[in-house]
Amino acid sequence: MSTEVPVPELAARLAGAVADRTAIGRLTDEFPALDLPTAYRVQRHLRSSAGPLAGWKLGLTSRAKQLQVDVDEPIYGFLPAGATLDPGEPLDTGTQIQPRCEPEIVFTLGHDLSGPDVTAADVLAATSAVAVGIEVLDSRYTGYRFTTADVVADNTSASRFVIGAPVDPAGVELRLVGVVLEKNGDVVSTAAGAASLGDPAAAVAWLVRTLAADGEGLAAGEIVLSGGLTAAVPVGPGDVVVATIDRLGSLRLDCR
Ligand code: 0L1
Ligand code: MG
Repeated sequence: MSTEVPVPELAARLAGAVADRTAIGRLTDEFPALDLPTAYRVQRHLRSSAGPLAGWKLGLTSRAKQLQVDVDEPIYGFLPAGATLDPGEPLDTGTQIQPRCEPEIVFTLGHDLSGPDVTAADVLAATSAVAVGIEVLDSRYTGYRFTTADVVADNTSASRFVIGAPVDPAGVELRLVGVVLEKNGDVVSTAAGAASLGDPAAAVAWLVRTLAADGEGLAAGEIVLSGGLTAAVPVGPGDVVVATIDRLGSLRLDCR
């Protein structure tokens, strides 16, 4: 843990970038001592003033995502309830800095889950529903240029999210489901569920084990965005994004 990094001040800078809709430079350029544990402290500071939580998100669990932003390890963030978009509700890009959209497999927890040894099978046993989701990312750093510590401090670029209809996970082989991401009627990326750490349930298990190191866990009713399955696509006013995941359905997000 570094004593040189002003955790509350960095959290305030990131919150200020959201409020001003203006990107900032990488925090690690100014504070080289901002390491990963300290970055998660900045993120927890943001979480403490974010209001009720809808759940959690994984970031950079797929090779496509890691290559897009040149960071090569999974990370996690939190999802404020207030960041939810209702299905059919448009994304107001005027509230964003540099929005991008990506398809996600979303888990809903049927009961609490925590501990350092949790497996993918434990995650599936605790899951009441899965769904297709679209995550809207909006990095607070100019041009999505950041280190792992920067993006963790920035709550993994989390901005808004929308979730489709719940589906019973029984009998759905999440590793094998096909994923299609369309923008304005064109297919921009394809993937399979296994793009996320080999198995989306394994990705959620990684999250649970990682949270356990800080004495935290998932609570019944919380959702988990298990990681973008394709590279994220930039969006602006008038764009329409559709994420389709086999067995889970299709979800559309209109941008204005
Ligand atoms: O959800 C994600 O995978 C985002 C992680 C942060 C990197 C990015 O902004 O794409
Ligand atoms: Mg994501």
